[in-house]
Amino acid sequence: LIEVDHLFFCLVHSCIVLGSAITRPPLLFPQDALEVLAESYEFKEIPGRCLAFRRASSVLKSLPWAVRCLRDTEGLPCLGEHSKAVMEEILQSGHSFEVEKTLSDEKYQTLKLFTSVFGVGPKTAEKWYRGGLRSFSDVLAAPGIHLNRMQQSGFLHYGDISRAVSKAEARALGNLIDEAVRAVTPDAVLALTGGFRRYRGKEFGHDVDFIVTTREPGKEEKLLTGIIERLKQQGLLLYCEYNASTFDMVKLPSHQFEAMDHFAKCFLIVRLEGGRVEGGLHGAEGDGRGWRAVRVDLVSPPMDRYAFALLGWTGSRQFERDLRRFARAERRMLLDNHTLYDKTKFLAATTEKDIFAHLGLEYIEPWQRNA
Ligand code: 8DG
Ligand code: MN
Ligand code: MN
Repeated sequence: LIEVDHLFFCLVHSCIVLGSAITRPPLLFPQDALEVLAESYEFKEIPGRCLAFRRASSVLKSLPWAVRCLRDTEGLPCLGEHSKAVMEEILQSGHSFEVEKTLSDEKYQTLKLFTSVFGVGPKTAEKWYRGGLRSFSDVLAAPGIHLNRMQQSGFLHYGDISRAVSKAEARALGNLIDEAVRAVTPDAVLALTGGFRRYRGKEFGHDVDFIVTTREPGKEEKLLTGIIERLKQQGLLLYCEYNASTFDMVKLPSHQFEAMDHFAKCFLIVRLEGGRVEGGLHGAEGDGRGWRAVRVDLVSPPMDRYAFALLGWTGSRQFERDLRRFARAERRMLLDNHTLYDKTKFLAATTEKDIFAHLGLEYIEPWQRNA
């Protein structure tokens, strides 16, 4: 269990972070307003409405121009009456009654706070809220609350992992993982994926995602455990959850949208030393520690599924959802992180370009997949 003074240290941290998260400046962008509504319906477990607002928000994010009046959005898909009404209010007055009411709602604020902890999802947050808990100190002091290992680490490193990761830090982590991978096997393939592969303008992410595999079939699982072992030996591993592969080569992809896939993967918290980062650590200079904790995800598909995993892990989540829906509805094909099927025929791919070609789509660059 976590030492008590450690917990209080991170509590102090989290209150500072929290304060700034809740007293936001007035919302100016309709896409952010719609995202708030999506989130509140996610907390209320009304997935249909959540998805509708998320789609509307994505459509606005994907526009190359800023929306100035409702007429600018004529003919755009996925904008329902409700979304349009919120947009109109914001465009006219700079405010939305519904969004502001949501933001100041105690339950919304509390669930937002609880789910900001690594390892705490909407279900746990809801349970804590129903139990009368409203703050981190309530949770940590409550008798009978069992925090799993992931949540314990989430509280322990809350200050660091809720602070954005800079591009320079992502690069430094890339070098660190690369070193570890090479030490395990020289023929490994390592690629940056997730948000840092998509961003062009945007400089920050919430974690750093990598795909790692090897050309030697069947060796990819040992690769992950090898990397984990090495980081541990170097004293750089602050938390590790390792999921062995449950990937079944012959299974058809699921019709349901599944965010999780069956490849071997691990969710880590890694210690990043300041000296490795060009220009220093982002936002951590003040406390003089010289290191910060960073969330890192590694996924390890077999080489012949590399392109599917890369496409799936590059995101965004909304983009993946739409691409799968397109495959299903327009092409009668099934796409997921593992595979692409036309009826019962597997369509092989060595690059993302192959997959887009199978789908009869022009290649979409990672930076075009942000919405
Ligand atoms: P961010 O970290 O900068 O906030 O953005 P992101 O990189 O797009 O988000 P992410 O939460 O790190 O997820 C990256 C992609 O990985 C996203 O498109 C969803 C995808 N993904 C899967 N399977 C899994 C999984 O099992 N766990 C997680 N955490 N992400 C997964 O396809
Ligand atoms: Mn990410
Ligand atoms: Mn991730």
